[in-house]
Amino acid sequence: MATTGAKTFQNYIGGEWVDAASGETFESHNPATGELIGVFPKSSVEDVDRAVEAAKDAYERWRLVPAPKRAEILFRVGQRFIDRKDELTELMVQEMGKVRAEAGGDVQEAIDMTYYMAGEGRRLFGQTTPSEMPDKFQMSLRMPIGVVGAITPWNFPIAIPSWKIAPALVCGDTVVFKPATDTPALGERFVEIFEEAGLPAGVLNIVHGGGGTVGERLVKHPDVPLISLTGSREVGIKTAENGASYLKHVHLELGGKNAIIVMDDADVDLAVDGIVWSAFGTSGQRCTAASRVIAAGKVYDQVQSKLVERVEQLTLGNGLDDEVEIGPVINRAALEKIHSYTKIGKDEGAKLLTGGEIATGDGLDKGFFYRPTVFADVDPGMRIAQEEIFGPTTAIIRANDIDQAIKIANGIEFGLSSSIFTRDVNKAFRAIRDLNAGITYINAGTTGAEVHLPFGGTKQTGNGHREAGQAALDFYTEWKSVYVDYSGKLQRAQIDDV
Ligand code: UN1
Repeated sequence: MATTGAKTFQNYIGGEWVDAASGETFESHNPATGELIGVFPKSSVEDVDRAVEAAKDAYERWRLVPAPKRAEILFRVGQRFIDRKDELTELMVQEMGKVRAEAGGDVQEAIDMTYYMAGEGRRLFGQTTPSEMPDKFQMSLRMPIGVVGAITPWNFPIAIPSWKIAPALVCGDTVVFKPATDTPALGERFVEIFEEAGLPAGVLNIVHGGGGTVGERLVKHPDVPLISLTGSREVGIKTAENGASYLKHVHLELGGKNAIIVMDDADVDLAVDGIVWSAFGTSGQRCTAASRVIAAGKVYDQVQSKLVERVEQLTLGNGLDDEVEIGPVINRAALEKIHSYTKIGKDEGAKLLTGGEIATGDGLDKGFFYRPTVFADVDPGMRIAQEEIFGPTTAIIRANDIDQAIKIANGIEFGLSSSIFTRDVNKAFRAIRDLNAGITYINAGTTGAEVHLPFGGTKQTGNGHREAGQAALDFYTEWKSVYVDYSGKLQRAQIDDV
């Protein structure tokens, strides 16, 4: 088994820690310092196929393990996440870059999800209903489906795997897990915990490597009926297309361009707190990040000035330092993409209020740091107000009233999270009804989803599925309807008696 100190990691297939068949490797580095985190197997189709075979084989036994027994293992996993929270938190700061408090929150989300789904082991409720005929009983049951391909992003490297893997396992499915190539060490630690908790061999496998090889093979493999992907819209579309050839169940959790609306009657200080946290927490690298602020006319100037004042006080640096509020972004490509949007915003005529540059000096040169960036006078149609930047950049847009604010908020191709700050209950309920998004917050920013409510978005944020909460069970199981006729004679449904 790989250990924390070791710099070389392996795949976990059928209960064995193994190298990639090709022997090829790739590296993971600390985005704040450039330090090497570890060397990982660069897997190919052959490795994926072995993992799928192991998962398929294990499925035939795992599906027959009583759900409360499957759940006992999840309870043990939850306890291990608690025991190892500090260690996982520290590794997350090092490998992914988010600051310590947020990394701890990411691990906490996995603890919460694991316990929540473990509780399902004694529920997984179906329905019983009366029959239209005498002496007949009927019920619906949740049935497991088979092997899940879980393809996860780097921004919540422990939480998001738990959103997919905990429900899959309690439902009786088995899993081949491909973590992001930017956070493979965390993916591996995650799997190790399941091994320690006594999960049988083959039930959870990890295959490291790129989306174009490992991910694509999982999506195209005929023996993987379920694919759950959190990633970009582009990869989501390709995943749906590739999965279509086997009519796979494909769950997609894609982009966001989430807005916080601040109405004239809002508590502006509270709203600014919400904006700072939602736009710049995790360096803006959340699907739920507030990359737009829609401020009503009367508070528009106040929101700008208060926000800029707060943003300019944020401390950038290595998240292991407790003073630091904003860590690095994940890699050079992300840094360049974020910076290119600053140029796009300026070229489009938006007013850059603060930030807009790669941060250097004070030990920041070795990492990928971007100054928190605020644009104002943004037109809702501008690219910086339409496209997902996935970095510490937000765009302030003016609205005259609630109707216009909601229209602007909805005027994007995504529909993940949304928020309104108002003291007017009527406006709050209008927003709940009319904001076209999977999540709406009242008097809170756009981030902070809890594990026992459905998580996901409308429009091109996904394809209608939800993860977390009870909704997750609908993806990881299929309904079976059962009719038991104990009348001793042939009773024919829907046939008129003559
Ligand atoms: C994501 O960015 O994909 O609600 C997930 C939140 C977190 C999860 C974000 N609990 O912001």
